[in-house]
Amino acid sequence: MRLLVTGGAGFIGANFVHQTVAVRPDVHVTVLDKLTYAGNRASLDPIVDRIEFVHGDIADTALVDRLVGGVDAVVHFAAESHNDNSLADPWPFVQTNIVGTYSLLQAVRHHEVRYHHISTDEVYGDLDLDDGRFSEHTAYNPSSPYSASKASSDMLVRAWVRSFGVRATLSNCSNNYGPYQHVEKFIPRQITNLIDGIRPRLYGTGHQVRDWIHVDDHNSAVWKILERGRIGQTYLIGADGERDNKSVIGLILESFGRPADDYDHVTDRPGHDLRYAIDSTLLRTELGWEPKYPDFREGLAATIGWYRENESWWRPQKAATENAYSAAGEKVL
Ligand code: NAD
Ligand code: TDX
Repeated sequence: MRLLVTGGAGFIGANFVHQTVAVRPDVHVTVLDKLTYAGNRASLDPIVDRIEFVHGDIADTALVDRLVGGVDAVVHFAAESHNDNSLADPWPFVQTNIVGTYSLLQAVRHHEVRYHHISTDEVYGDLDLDDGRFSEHTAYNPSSPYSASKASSDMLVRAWVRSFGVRATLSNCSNNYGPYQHVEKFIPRQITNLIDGIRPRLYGTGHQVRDWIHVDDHNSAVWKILERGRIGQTYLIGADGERDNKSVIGLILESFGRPADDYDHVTDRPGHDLRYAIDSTLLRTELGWEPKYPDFREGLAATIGWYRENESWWRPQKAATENAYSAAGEKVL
């Protein structure tokens, strides 16, 4: 099988390529990545000889058409992915997440290539603390420019399935954690702050809940859906990992031997979603998927270990990321 992986130099895409090379040596992987601030070729260094890397933009229709013409399937991870950035400047989110997805859909339509679309639970908006969980039937209600752009891209995929017969599946996953995640994101930011002797930074009250899943579990689900998912179907991916932000910071502090309240409150995110939670029954019952890393504490400890051991990977981004947060007006309260 020949597979095109967009965004393969980003967090989840790079882990997907690592997993694919390790467990499916019969698959030939081509990565297409623009190498934005979030893309890092070093994430693919250990397997660089086993894949093909193309530096380019998913919105480049001629390039995308040529690459899609040479593969059997596309898995589309590439995106602008950070909510805070989408509040500071929404345009790249519209361009990459919407126009870029359009470009891929036209190419898979033209070449009749199988397509899997990676999306997020944030398209459903947020839940109250005592609500149930998101399912495949929950109505779309995105809050931020990021989640609205992802919701838009999902809608394009559904329309291309129905109107043009494109053989696509979709998945909407909860918050991922693990190796190779950019230091702008919540968990790596706090780990690397602590390595640098800076107190962790909690937005608002910290009562917001995220449903954490190890990135390898997300990616094993993507493979199940790519191989056995029903065309046109959306699958929700989650590992029953609900935790509030304050308790996640508490666990990280504990592993650094610091008191659970040794953090700073900083300016809250405008429009901050309160809670995400996934009901992954369909994925589990129909495709037989199970997470391999159901214990968040263990997965988090391994992730902290990875950041401690791989400072050369994250160090080049750290200062610029913290400067960007300050420039955006983040203040210790
Ligand atoms: P990331 O920001 O770490 O990586 C995104 C990658 O896409 C980078 O390598 C970047 O260079 C590349 N890219 C950006 N614009 C591009 C363009 N125009 N053309 C080609 N490449 C481009 O993101 P991530 O966290 O790995 O997320 C991957 C996907 O998973 C996204 O679609 C995101 O919406 C989705 N998702 C993420 C999470 C999460 O917790 N991180 C959860 C659910 C879904
Ligand atoms: O320094 C911080 N302090 C803090 O309290 C940061 C960076 C975040 N937070 C909070 C905001 C959120 O409630 O932590 C939570 C997680 O924040 P992010 O890592 O920015 O993730 P989130 O906004 O939940 O979105 C993530 O999950 C869904 C990914 O970035 C998205 O790409 C994915 O779709």
